[in-house]
Amino acid sequence: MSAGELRIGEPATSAAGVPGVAHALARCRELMGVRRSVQTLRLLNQDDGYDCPGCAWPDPRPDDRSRAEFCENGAKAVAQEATRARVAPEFFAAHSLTDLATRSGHWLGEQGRLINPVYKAAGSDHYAPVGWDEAFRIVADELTGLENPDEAAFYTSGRTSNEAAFLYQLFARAFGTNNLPDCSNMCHESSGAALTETIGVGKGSVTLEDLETADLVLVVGQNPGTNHPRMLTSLERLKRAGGSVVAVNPLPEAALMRFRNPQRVSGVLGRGTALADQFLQIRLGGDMALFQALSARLLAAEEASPGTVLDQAFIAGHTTGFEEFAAHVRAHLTPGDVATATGLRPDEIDELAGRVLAADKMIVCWAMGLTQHPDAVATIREVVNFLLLRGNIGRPGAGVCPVRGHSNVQGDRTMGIWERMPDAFLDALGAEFGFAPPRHHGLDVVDTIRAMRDGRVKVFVAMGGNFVAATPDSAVTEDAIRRCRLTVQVSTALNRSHAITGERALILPTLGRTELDVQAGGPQRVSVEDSMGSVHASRGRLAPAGPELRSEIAIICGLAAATLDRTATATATAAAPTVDWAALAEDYRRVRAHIANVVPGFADYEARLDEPGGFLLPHPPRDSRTFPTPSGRAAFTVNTCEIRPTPPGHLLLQTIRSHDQYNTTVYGLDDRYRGVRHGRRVVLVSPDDLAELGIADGARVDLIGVWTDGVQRRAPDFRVVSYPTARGCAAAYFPETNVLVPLDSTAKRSNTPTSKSILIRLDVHPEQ
Ligand SMILES: Nc1nc2c(c(=O)[nH]1)N[C@H]1C(S)=C(S)[C@@H](COP(=O)(O)OP(=O)(O)OC[C@H]3O[C@@H](n4cnc5c(=O)[nH]c(N)nc54)[C@H](O)[C@@H]3O)O[C@H]1N2
Ligand SMILES: Nc1nc2c(c(=O)[nH]1)N[C@H]1C(S)=C(S)[C@@H](COP(=O)(O)OP(=O)(O)OC[C@H]3O[C@@H](n4cnc5c(=O)[nH]c(N)nc54)[C@H](O)[C@@H]3O)O[C@H]1N2
Ligand SMILES: [Mo]
Repeated sequence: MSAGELRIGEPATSAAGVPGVAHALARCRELMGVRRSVQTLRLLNQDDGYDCPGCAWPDPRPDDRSRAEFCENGAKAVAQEATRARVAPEFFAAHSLTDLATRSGHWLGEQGRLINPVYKAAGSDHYAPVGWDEAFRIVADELTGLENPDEAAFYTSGRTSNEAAFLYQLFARAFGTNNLPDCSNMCHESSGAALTETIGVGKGSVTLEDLETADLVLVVGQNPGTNHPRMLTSLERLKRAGGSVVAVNPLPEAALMRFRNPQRVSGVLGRGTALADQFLQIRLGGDMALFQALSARLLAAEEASPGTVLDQAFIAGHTTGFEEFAAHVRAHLTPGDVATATGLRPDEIDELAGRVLAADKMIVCWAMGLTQHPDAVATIREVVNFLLLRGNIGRPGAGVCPVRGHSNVQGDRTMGIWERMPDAFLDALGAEFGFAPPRHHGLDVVDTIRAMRDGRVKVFVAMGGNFVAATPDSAVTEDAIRRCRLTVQVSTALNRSHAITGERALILPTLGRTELDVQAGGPQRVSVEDSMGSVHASRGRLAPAGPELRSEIAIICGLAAATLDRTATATATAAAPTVDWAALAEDYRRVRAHIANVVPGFADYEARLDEPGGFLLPHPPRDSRTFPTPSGRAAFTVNTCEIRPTPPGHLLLQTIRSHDQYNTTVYGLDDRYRGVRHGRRVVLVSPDDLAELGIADGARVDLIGVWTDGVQRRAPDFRVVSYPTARGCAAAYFPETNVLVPLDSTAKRSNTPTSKSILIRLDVHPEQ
């Protein structure tokens, strides 16, 4: 654990290597001890082991895997779960909810694993132990007492397995609601919306092999050194095979600049590979203008030398809307607009266009730097336009690569965790279980908060995650949660969502990925889908953190059985599904048999999970250039790029992850690659902006949110750090800054909070 004063050093010029391994192992030893560390890490991402609870980056083929197929941050995620620290029952007698609400996320997480179901009664300020059956009865009472099922919402965080996710959405829909908000609403929703509309499938179209054999990979709005470290191994392989990498980012993220592969001796010892061949230091939100400018250059090059630049056969045979798109892009933005939006010089964009023209096979990767902006969906559509021009989709080494966050967030969607599942899915679900699932769309994350605030949602159930800390407008969200009659958290570790609750509250402790899951039918495995659509099994081996823990599946089945038995008797007219919940919890093969009947691509599920490395789900654009859009073709789209210069005296703030956190779980107070130690309340601003604003490096400031509703949002007491970020932009860590994200500031169409686009000013503290 770090102690002491906040310290700012130089940002690192390379990432990983010895320090990365050493940090991870020290953390593992601290939380798990030596023997448990060895035992646990040995099985991480191995074919007979468990899936890393960190990010969704895919594993290499089994014959191509390292014996230590994990990264520093994966090991830290495992240590957090497999820690020996426990939240004992006495803990809640000693700590009231009022007390817990004053604690930092870091402190809460450090208390260790939750091991007993606990209940906070109305009017009480303490949780007290409760039996499982009693807990299920409390939930069933509240749910069946609602006037209509849409007064409940069922949140999911993306660690939940396919099996648990499938049962959870079945429970919600059998109860009668599509209110299934999930972390994806705050994450890659914009990618799903843009890709579904343009290529007909809301998922990425490349495999690891594609990534390693492309000629050019653009890494846009993503910090893989911290958030997807194993991706760097693939980028390094690509470079060794002669490919190039371009980073587009307001921040010079260390790993993209230089990477030392800890899995190779030379990487541990040497200076490493310079990963990015070109770095475009773009302004926040400038990517749509950049991609339009690139496409305009490709169109001009084709005009100068017809038949040599665009893939005319692909455009004619597989797409719609080319002419409208081309006309729009040629005329839409002036060079001045592009400069204002991107902050880039024309020659930088020319250089990148030159690389694009030289590349036969190209992939664009992106993450939260594209998805959490007001125009995120249009921006990603523009990425697709750019790729379609040269036929860069549906062939080896080319395609779209949205890099997912949570380890099973993509699988949860496939299993039906979405407030707007298409009718085909609901038809199949209804047919399988003999009931009529509700058809009207449910609430996403932002709309759930609004509904709780307005008294329309009264019961909130969370399958994992940390809703109050991960969502925008913290003060508004916390008030909204407090208005609920009952909030239920199925969790592994303590977090702020256990301190800020409804009138009554339950914590239901659950097994994690690393733990052995034994049911009446014997030891169980679960399955997950990675960021590239590959599904594989995961089996934990550690003894559970406590004897009372239940698996997520057992908890869902318990809740569903208690609740639906009663709705069935109360509303005999509604066709209630006939599900033997107890039998499903006994043997997860039964769950998979249902999934195989309902979800396309899962035929023979059980047998294919036995295949080494699992199996790849179908993806028609990737597999056969078949585009399941209404026209049957990939769609070029016309997107209007709004140029929004930042008003003088203000900055555009992005909220990001440090190297020592997993979303709202804060492992430690260092952000090694960015040179920040022992503290998180820092705001990174470019030295030129600081000079213009007349603010000194190291100054103490409050961050003041500026938004159209006139409400003042303030994040107090930050230290200014002079940092090489793009002009006009600032960066600070989430979740400390979520208080600044207005609930109503969301991306068009995806309704994703604009966590990377918050207008602020700095309020400098008077000299002390
Ligand atoms: N260790 C660790 N791993 C994680 C997570 C974690 O918290 N810790 N979280 C997981 C989850 S759920 C997710 S979604 C992913 C998140 O993975 P990332 O998206 O890499 O995470 P962020 O920290 O949000 O970083 C956003 C990056 O985009 C850049 N950026 C921001 N705005 C713009 C823009 O307008 N244009 C461009 N071009 N770049 C921009 C930022 O400078 C930063 O480099 O990681 C997953 N993996
Ligand atoms: N300002 C700002 N806000 C953001 C973002 C941002 O970039 N900026 N990013 C957004 C993104 S991309 C995402 S994905 C969301 C994340 O939102 P969430 O998914 O809600 O948050 P996490 O912090 O990942 O949730 C951590 C908690 O999950 C529980 N947990 C861990 N493992 C398990 C498990 O195996 N089972 C169960 N049942 N519980 C478990 C633990 O109790 C832990 O405290 O946050 C979003 N919020
Ligand atoms: Mo995410």
